[in-house]
Amino acid sequence: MKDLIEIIKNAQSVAILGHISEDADSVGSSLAMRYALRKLGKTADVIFSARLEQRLSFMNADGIFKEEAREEYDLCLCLDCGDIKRLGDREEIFRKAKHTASVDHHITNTNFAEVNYVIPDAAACGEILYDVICGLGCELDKTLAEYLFIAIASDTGSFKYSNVSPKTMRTAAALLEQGIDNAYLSRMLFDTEPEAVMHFKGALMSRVETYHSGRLAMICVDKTEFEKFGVAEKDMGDIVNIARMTAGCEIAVSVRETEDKVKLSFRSNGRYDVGELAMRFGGGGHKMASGASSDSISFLDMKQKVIDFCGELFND
Ligand SMILES: [Mn+2]
Repeated sequence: MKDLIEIIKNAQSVAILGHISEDADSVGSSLAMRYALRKLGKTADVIFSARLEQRLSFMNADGIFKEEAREEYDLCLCLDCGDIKRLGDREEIFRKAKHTASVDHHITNTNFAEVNYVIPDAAACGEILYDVICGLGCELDKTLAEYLFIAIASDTGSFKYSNVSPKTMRTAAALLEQGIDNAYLSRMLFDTEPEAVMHFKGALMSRVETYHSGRLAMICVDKTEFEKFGVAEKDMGDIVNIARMTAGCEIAVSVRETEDKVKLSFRSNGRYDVGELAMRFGGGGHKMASGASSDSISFLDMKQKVIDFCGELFND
């Protein structure tokens, strides 16, 4: 961590970039880092790739977009981002920066920055950032604790996934000691949906598909359905978790068709490594949760490919 602390301390202006399709870990981590850096007297911008999903609106995340960014930063700090491709068109900001660093917990991280601080055992990027922020000599306060709690709670499914370690809980305990309203934050993250999303999820639940004796559970949504329910694809949250609830399921997959590509999310119930599976589709992630996307395959072909690849995996 020494190199990371040094490269951050030496920078006056910092661009903070999370991965595309921003989720609560990347956003929570980014806002925490910006807050800490500003507290240390630095100039820091969080630069989002697109509008955030509606579910995260309670965070009042006031990041900027690429067009509003500076011409050049002393440091570009990438958070929760395993691959340079996951910066999207903000890669330009990364390339122009004098120095680059990355803090991440994806085991598939490609070490694309100058300084890479990657801890695959960490449940969330926010869990690593807690140590980094302390290492920078920045004192924890309630606002910082809220951002980090959102980051960690989201990537652990409210502290119920297998990635939760004693360290995760100790970090969460330190955050709660700052007096944050963890029940409110958890409700906003996990138990609150717009009515249109409720109806859409109900429909999806009624048509989960299973293959290979129920070991693969799948939810497939083509682009016409998002229009039909009046919900944007990004506002649906992790619908793959609906499939994952099916008894007997080893691997859950969602196949979603958007305007320009087909997106996949994978979840494992423990036995199979879906990080490796996602890499076969050009994606990546963790053992238990991963994703991929393609703009060169049709929705139905992608669905068949998922069924075939999972079949191979189960037969090995
Ligand atoms: Mn994460």
